[in-house]
Amino acid sequence: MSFKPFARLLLLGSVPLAAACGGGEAEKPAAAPATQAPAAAPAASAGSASIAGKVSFDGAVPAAEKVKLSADPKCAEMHKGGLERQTVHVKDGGLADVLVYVKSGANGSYPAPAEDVLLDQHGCDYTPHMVAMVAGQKLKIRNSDDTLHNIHPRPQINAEFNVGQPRKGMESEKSFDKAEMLIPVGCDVHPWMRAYITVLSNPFFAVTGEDGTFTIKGLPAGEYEVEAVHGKLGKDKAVAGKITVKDGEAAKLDLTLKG
Ligand SMILES: [Cu+2]
Repeated sequence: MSFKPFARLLLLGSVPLAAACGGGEAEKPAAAPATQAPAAAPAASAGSASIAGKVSFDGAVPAAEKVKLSADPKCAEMHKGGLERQTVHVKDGGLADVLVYVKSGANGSYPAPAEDVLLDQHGCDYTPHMVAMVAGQKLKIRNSDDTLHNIHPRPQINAEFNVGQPRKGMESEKSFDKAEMLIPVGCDVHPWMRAYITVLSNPFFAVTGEDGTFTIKGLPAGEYEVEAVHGKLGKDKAVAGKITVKDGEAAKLDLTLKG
C-alpha cells in the first residue's frame, strides 16, 4: 500500500471535550514572513559511500492501543470510526521508524544542514514519528489541523519549550543546540500524540521506512559504528554494528531489534 501519514492510525468512537492547552507561547501564523535562511553551511558530507540495509524486529508485536478521542471532538470528527495507534510497526519483518545513525567514526565537525526539518501535526497525529536532525538545524513545526495542538518536547540536555498552535496553518521554528537521543515530544491536549526527536552531531543517519529499510548516504571512507534505535523500544534496546566503507562503496548492514 502507499504510505500515508496516518496509515498507522485505525478507528474507534467519539467522546466529549476535555483538555486545555498546557500554557506556552502562541506562535506566529505561517503567513508571517519567512525567517531568513541560515548562512549556507559548508558541505557536511563530501563522502561518496553509502550504507543500506534493513532493520528487522524480533519479538511479539504489541497490540495496537485504542485512542480515547475524548480530548477533542475535532479529532473525533477526523476519525469517525475511531482511532488506534501502533507504535511498533512491523511489515514483512521490518521495523518502521527506526533511527539508524553513525554513532562513532564520523570525526570532525559537521555544521547543521541549511534545510529545515519538518514535524507536522495532521489528523491529530505527528508526521513523522521519528524526527532526526543535526544540532543547530532548524525544526519547522506545523499545525495542519483545524484544532489546537501544543508542542511540548521534554529534553534532558537541551532547553525545553512548549508552543501552542491554535490554528490550522500555523508554523513555529525551533532548534536544539546539543546532541541528544530520543527527546519525547507530546501534545498536552491530545495525550496519545507522541513523537521522538533525536539531535545528532553528524548528518549520517536515516529513518527506516514502512518495510524497515534505510540508506545512509554521503559517507566518507572510514570505519563506523552504526546504531539502530526505536523510540518506543527505547535506548536500552538499541543495537549497533561495525562497518568499514571505501570511497564510492554501497555497503550493506542489516540489524535486528528485539522486542
Ligand atoms: Cu494535539
